[in-house]
Amino acid sequence: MKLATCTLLGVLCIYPFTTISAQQASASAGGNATGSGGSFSYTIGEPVSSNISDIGGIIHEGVQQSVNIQLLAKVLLSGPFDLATGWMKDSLRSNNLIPLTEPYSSLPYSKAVLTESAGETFSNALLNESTQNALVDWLFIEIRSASNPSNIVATKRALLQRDGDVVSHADGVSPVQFDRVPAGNYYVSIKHRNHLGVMTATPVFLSPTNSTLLDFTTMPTVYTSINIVNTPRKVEGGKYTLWSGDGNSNKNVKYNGISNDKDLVLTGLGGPNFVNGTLKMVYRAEDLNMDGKIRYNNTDNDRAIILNNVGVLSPNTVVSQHTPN
Ligand SMILES: [Ca+2]
Ligand SMILES: [Ca+2]
Ligand SMILES: [Ca+2]
Repeated sequence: MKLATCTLLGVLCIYPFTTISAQQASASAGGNATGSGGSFSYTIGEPVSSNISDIGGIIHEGVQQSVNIQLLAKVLLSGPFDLATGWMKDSLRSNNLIPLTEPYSSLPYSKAVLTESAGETFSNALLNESTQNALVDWLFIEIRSASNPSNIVATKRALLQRDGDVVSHADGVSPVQFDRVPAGNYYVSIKHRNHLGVMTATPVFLSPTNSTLLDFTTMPTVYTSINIVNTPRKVEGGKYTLWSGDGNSNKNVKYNGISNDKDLVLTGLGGPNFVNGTLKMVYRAEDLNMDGKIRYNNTDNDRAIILNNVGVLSPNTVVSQHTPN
């Protein structure tokens, strides 16, 4: 056995060598290997940067390529959208109601956590920003397969500014980084707690240095399902916004009938006895206009958000999300 010659190099010998002739192994995929002699990381499909050889074997060492992509995107939520400014209102921030830890990976949302661990947080100091870059809320972002847009390959939680910029939790201004996702073409899906999600119409190229802005507030087409008749986004003040009113997160905005969002608002308020009441200072899915209050009747109530989106004259209409799953 000639194992000792390899362990002296601080690298792993995959095969025990029974002869003195040189050995060579080609990996079919990148990864990490460990053993009693040490460990090494390896990649494939890249130029060899150095060779390590010894009487017992040979290793061709490639460049360890960083695997990440970044996303620059813009999106507006219709719930807090303010026609007067063209920005979203930031009542959740100004009332100190946005949780410092992302809400999506836990109840009641429990959204998929892929490629990176969840639980992103942001610094309390970011709440002092009160300009167009002030924080509105957390978003949930999915990177999906170019060959099958139903296949989610990575998820990440990020922050939304008043002017629609989708930014990293790390500093509240930078593009969103996805670790362990190689550069390539992907569908990009953006979702929010009580709004219908939106996705690019086609795959887009994302890389570590990608600087193309995906502006969902102006791009003329987004992903559509042939089974859904409503438009995938709402139009307000010449901008596209996401439909608000999905308080129960079942991918549609519904005023009447089974699993409607209107009843959820009333239940959240405490039931029919509280129909004219107000639940204040909350961070809840039933708060459809995101003003920090749950109201069923009277000024700025959340029920009206649902009714206006399905149509005051067509309360049985259902507005559905086009993005699959
Ligand atoms: Ca901004
Ligand atoms: Ca719903
Ligand atoms: Ca509200």
